[in-house]
Amino acid sequence: MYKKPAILLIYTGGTIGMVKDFSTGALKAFNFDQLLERIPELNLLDCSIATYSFDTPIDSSDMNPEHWVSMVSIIEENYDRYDGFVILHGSDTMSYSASALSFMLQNLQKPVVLTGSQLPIGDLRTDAKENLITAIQVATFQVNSVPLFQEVCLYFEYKLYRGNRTTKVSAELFNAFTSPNVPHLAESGVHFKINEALLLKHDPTKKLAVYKQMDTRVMILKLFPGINQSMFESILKIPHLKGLILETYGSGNAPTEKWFLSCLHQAMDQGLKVVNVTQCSGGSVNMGQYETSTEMKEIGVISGMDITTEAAITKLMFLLGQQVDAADFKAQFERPICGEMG
Ligand code: ASN
Repeated sequence: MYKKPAILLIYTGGTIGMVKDFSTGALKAFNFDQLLERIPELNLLDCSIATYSFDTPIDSSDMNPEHWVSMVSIIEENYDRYDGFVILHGSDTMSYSASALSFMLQNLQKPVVLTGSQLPIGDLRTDAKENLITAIQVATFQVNSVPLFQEVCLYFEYKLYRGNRTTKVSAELFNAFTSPNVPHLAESGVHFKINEALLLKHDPTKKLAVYKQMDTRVMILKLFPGINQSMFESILKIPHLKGLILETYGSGNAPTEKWFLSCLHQAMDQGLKVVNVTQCSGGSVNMGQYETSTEMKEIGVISGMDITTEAAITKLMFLLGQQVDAADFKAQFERPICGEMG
């Protein structure tokens, strides 16, 4: 017998549910119940929707790993009761959260779809309604009663993306996200176009595994022409720093100056994990292609390949949190966990 899919809608905050504070003119989060009142169309969807709201909804610029733990815990506690999960989230850090959740929720066999909007739900020209309604619809898709999407996705402006491949590229356009190195998973038009060959599938005999340890003793450093030794050293000497994402040029290139490589080598000898990620919005790190990356390869810098910075920093937090064996760390980082690289 047909059973309507059951969706849990988790509200964390973001512009989607914001209103203007009349005294200051700034946007701030408001009550979730009012959000649902504003979209009566939700009642027309062929699914049942239950809701869960953060006690204090946040602008996603206040997002942190503790919130990620709250999100995965809500999903873990409700996993057997629902067929899919939709997370309403601010767009500013949505790609970080989507990446983090993809590592924290393994063997996922149900969709977790993050969405939000550029304009508040109450705004006449809002993009919130389409994003929310279609994100819920996507989360209900099933084939022979099995969820079609079995991964953490991000839905925004007619496209469904693999969450850990996305990055926010516009503070202005409704089309705010892109997935530079992997095509979108689906597109919503008159019909849905689904890129079936790309979808992740998991072994149905494996149970959901939820990981809640994220090590935040990490840092991102974007190289720029003019960076000097004392700046670089002061980053590497941050007390208790365990991991560094080095945003390099082009295909993973960096200065060949002696101080740069010797500081890096020394920090790595003392246990710092360094990941080479490109500043380019598309393409891959390929250490050894140019002389300017050969030595980094020789000293054992980890290749981020075509990973986004958002996925790289959250993968670093995740692997450090799992206390991966030092000798195995590079190999583990360079191996894809859930479609984030390669
Ligand atoms: N500042 C907002 C947030 O990320 C931006 C948005 O949602 N469009 O929470």
